[in-house]
Amino acid sequence: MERTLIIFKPDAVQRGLMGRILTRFEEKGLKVVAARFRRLNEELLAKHYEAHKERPFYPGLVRFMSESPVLVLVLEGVDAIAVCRKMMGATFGRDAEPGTLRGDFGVSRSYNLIHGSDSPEAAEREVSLFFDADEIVEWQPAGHKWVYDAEDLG
Ligand code: IDP
Ligand code: MG
Repeated sequence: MERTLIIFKPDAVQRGLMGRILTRFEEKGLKVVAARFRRLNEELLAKHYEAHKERPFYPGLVRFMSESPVLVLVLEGVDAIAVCRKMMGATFGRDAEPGTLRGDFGVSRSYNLIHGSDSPEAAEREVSLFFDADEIVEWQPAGHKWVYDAEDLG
């Protein structure tokens, strides 16, 4: 089982897409183990987007991400990081394949609805940036017995 940090960005929240996007993850078999609805400040975003600090789009990205509330989630599942990235689609909505979240719901470059960790190292760093260890909830969805078979679970 892997955990990944997912953020429903301000555009997803403002456009009323939280429910539809979360439904896609739930239907796929990912489990919510932490959630918080909040507004992000520049200080936290500087840590989260540390790798992009020198990029020309960085100031606009921080402005966008701090302008309005976001839903921050930790999702858990087998290969959760790669599965979520695949479901999100390419970074820019207009390049993302139909069937992906960004491909189905957006056409913008920076307003691309959703963030997802891109590696196990990033996931660990990002989860601990947004949640304390005791805020991650261990639980068993009743239906998961029919989502993952014994081979999936190793
Ligand atoms: P990712 O979200 O698919 O991992 P990254 O390259 O990590 O993409 O970029 C982080 C975020 O910065 C993107 O999701 C997008 O919101 C924004 N961004 C990336 N590149 C550009 C750009 O060229 N113009 C405007 N915004 C960008
Ligand atoms: Mg990224």
